[in-house]
Amino acid sequence: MPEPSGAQAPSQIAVVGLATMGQNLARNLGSRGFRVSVYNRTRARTDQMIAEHGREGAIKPAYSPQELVGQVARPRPILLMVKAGEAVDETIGHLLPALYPGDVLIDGGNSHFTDTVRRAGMVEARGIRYLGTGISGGEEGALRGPSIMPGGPADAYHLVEPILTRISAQVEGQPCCTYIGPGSAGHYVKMVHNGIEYADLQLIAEAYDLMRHALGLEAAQLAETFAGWNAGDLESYLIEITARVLAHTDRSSGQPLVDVILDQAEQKGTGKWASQSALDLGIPVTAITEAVFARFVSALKDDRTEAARVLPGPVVAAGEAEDAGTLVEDVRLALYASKIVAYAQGFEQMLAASAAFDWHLDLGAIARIWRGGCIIRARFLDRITQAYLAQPGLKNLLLAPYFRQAMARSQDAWRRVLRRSVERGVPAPAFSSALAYYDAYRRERLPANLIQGLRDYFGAHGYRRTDRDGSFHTRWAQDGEEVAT
Ligand code: NBP
Repeated sequence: MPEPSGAQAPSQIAVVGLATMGQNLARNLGSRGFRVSVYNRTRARTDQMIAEHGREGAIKPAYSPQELVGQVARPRPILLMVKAGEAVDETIGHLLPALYPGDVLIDGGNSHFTDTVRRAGMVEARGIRYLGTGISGGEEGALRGPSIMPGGPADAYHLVEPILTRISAQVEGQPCCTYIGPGSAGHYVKMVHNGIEYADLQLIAEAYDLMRHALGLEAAQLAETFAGWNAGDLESYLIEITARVLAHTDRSSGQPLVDVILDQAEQKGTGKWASQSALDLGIPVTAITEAVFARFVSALKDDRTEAARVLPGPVVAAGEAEDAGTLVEDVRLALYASKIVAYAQGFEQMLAASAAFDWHLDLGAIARIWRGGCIIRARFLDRITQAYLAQPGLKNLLLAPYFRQAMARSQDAWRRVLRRSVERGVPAPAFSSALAYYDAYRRERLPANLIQGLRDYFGAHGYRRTDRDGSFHTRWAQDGEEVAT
């Protein structure tokens, strides 16, 4: 619990970087009784924050890294909330000379996990402890309680645990913050979280597109549909805000705002990083990667506008009426099934990373701390936690009884939706890649036998057989004989 505050008492923590996240986290800390010092590279931002929010708690401004460090009791926890990338290195460079061994630098931004490894090595050589910490929840989460994913030395985590667990979201009396693991485990898990968020957003967008363009439903009707879905298995923050976004009317045009928002999705890189790391680990995170690719396609607005004029699509017979009620329910089931695949893939990626980097990640605990505060918070995360509690060594969530049953319930609808999307020419890359993954994962025999045969034909790469051990090569274009290699 926080110590009693007093005007001269040293701060218990410092926050560096007072843009959206840093400012709101500092207010969160202050409002929960922690004494916090704040510093920002550009002084005006510090002054503005103090003027607007300085009375929300014991929040003290500092105007240089040295002044900031001098205000905080040792060992000093210093939370960096600056732009990911060079800004983090620069900020560390300015702070380091003033820090003492034992102090704890917490990088709460979306740093790439390999940068975290490098920075931790650099500061730890000087006795400073480094916590690469994922923080999710955006502006609102930072202020009221985010999901926090700290990684690094366990002793450093235990030092700041009372603070981080206090400012995090709480679900059923449990904090949405837990020690993730050593090294860059915290930032890695946050990266996968963001990758799953990419997949979630894309799947929701595909569901909207199918209902909007295969059924011709208007934004207001879709708002009601999503609001209804939020009362069932799909209950989540993203479904809830989808209903709100779809219901919003643009003040200037009088149209649904969503209809006048430009269809180009931007990105800051964490989804791409998640895919890149999955490729390195050999884990097929197809839903996340399709979501990243879909944003790339969306960015090609000029090309698409030109292509729309010349590339033909399917001819849809006039009067071919859709059974709206059935399709909407099918889309709901397809969305749920695809979402399960996206999470199964993301958790499989974390399992692989845990083994590769020796992190001993507790996947059930990770699902638990994502239940509140973060952007992908959802009812079904409870199911994931329960699945790992029941089977700690679970390889793939699809194999857990609850998810197996959910797939069994949804798969026919999922296939109907994709048939419709193909017939109508409405792209659904994440829905369809998720189904392709599901069908491939449940297939005992895939056509990789032919790939191996072809590789052996043109490159003498060899193959293994189903009926005996060893590696073989066939002299395909010569005498056709098979030789052991
Ligand atoms: P931004 O990512 O927009 O970064 C702005 C902050 O970085 C300002 O305080 C700015 O100081 C500082 N900064 C920059 Br830019 N270059 C600097 C440098 N060379 N040295 C020192 N400070 C520098 O802020 P944010 O949106 O609050 O995000 C902070 C971190 O949290 C990022 O890593 C972000 O990816 C992550 N995150 C953001 C969200 C979100 O919803 N926004 C959610 C979850 C995680 P200045 O005022 O002097 O320019």
